[in-house]
Amino acid sequence: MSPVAPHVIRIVDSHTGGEPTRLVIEGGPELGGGPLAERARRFREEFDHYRSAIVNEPRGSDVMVGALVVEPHEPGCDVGVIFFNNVGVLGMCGHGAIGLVVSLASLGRAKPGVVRIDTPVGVVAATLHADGSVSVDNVPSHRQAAGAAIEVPGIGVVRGDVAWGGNWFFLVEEHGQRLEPANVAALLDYTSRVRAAVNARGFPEIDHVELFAPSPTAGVHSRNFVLCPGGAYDRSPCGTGTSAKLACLAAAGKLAEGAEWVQESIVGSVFRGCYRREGDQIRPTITGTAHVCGEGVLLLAPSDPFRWGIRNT
Ligand code: PYC
Repeated sequence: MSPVAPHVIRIVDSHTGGEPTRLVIEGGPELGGGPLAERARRFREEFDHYRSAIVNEPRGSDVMVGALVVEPHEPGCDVGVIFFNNVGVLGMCGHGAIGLVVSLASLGRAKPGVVRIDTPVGVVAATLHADGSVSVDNVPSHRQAAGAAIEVPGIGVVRGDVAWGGNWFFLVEEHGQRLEPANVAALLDYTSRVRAAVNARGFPEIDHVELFAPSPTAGVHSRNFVLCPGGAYDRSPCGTGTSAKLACLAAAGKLAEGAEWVQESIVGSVFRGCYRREGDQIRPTITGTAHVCGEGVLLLAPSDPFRWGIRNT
């Protein structure tokens, strides 16, 4: 008896400042048409096994972010994308948008210039520069609350801002933590406790917690540590997190429109950010680089008990 053929998913892997993006270019779930937010809901509700197969172990890891390429809905867009991770679907993803553009270019599907991307939380325009770097004009971003004091069990009062940058963030300046790679376990524990306490206080569902410290590198304004929704930390400076940071700096009058903010990640990779005002929000632009680091197919054999990944939700 011949074995049943595996389901084949074609992928391109890249990393943006160390944070991986797995682009799905064939073999993903058929989500139909309509606005991207509707298709993201369909992905979440009906095809979560695909999400898990693509990014979870044994084919992926907790750090992996997936990017499902789909037909755009919004007029004038070149491509649509739904980002997802080890626990669910993301609104936007800055490092992922940079990875998307660089991967599309490696396939001959994008040229230097502007690529308009339809996402579940709005249209973003990415510019692929001649030197290979990518600038993402992210979705409008804003600070929702400033200096919220949160009682965190086992830690005490932690003060932070709540901001939207394409995902929801709680941003903390004063935390007493060492933002060093060797201290990641303690940082994960600290930020996970903070997130649980912030959400218990009834803020909009906070996906990410972001800590800041001065950078030892000349010309870099700040280093961050970003806890992601599924308990991993962002190896890049986080595009949506840097957007949320810019929204807070703008709201506090600490960064002028058009001025550059250089944000470093915990592993030393860098995004450059700036913003322009749009009504009572800001439009952040985040610039970074990505590298294609793999191309291939995922095989989901019916006989494989873990063809849909090791589910952690
Ligand atoms: O770059 O926006 C980002 C991001 C979100 C989660 C991981 N990276």
